[in-house]
Order: sequence, then C-alpha cells, then structure tokens
Amino acid sequence: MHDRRRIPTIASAIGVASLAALAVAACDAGPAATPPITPGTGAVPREVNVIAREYAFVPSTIDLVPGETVELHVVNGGLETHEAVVGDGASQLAWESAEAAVAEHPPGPTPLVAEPPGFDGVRVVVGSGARADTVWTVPPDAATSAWFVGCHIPGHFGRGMVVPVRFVAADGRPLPTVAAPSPQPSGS
Ligand SMILES: [Cu+2]
Repeated sequence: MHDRRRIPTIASAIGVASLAALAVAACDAGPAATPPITPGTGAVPREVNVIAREYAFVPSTIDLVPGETVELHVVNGGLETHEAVVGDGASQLAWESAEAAVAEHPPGPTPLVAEPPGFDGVRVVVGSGARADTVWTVPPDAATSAWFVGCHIPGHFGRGMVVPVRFVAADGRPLPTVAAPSPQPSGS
C-alpha cells in the first residue's frame, strides 16, 4: 500500500475507498491463475497462511475456494496485537466501527467486541509473536460479493492492514466476483 493516510475521523471513508480499489485490483490485476489447489474439506481442511505485522498482511491476496473448509494459520510477526477478519466489505466496515468504539480501552487484552449481525466470515485475534489456528468453512455463496482480510485493531485498517480475497475455482482460475448490487451504468 502506498497510501499512508492516518486521519481517524475519516477512517470509514478511507476504508470504503481502499476496499473499492482493492476489489478492482483483485478482479483485474495480477496473474491469471494461481497454481491448482485442492479445496479443503471438513475431513481435510486446506491450510492457508496469513502473516500480520505493522501494518500489512502477507500474502497480498488471499485465495479461497467458495464452500471449502480451510485451516487458517494467522501468524503475528509484529509487536502489536493484530487480527484477521475475513469477510465482505460490509463486514469490514462493521468491525471497524465496532472496534473503534472501544479504541480508548486501558492497556491490556483487546476488549471483547460483539460480532456484527449476519457476519458469516471469521475473526482471529493474535498476540505479538503468536500463531492462531482456526478451522472455518467459506460460505458457498461468498463470491457473490467482494471479500477482504482486514485488521480492525483501532488505527490498523486505515494504515493499510487490508488485503483482498480472490475467489478461485479448484483449478486456480479466478472466479468472477460480483460487487455489491448496483445499477448498471448506461451502455453496458
Ligand atoms: Cu493490526
């Protein structure tokens, strides 16, 4: 991310703009396909590694197959607590708002934040130097909207801790992802 804006009062506006740009990048840029992957199942989840640090995720795109079961390994290679919220754009903004509400908490563990209603993604919070493993099934209809992996520990999202999810078929071919429903521009 070249974008280092850090003005808290427009955090949600930054979020919307960043998500839109990332969604376009996930659809239009990058290699045509990833190597073939074997979608995870309940019996044999596919391992997916996500590394968090100040203030970025690696890799820069997370490939998921709709309906597969994955075992997320979230590694915190940074000095601060981080999290990986896997969810669509609306979920990202909901978590951003929920966690901003507890931004002034005293030093100590991250306070408990209620899951936004309708959230069908997954959230993993990891302390500095730790790794958390979570088994989660990607909703089969997930590719009907743009998804992301974001960190909403206050201030982190606005500093660039968000990467797009690229939904792929088992052969590694990117699936067409439909953005949030909106009127088609004329002439299309
Ligand atoms: Cu973070």
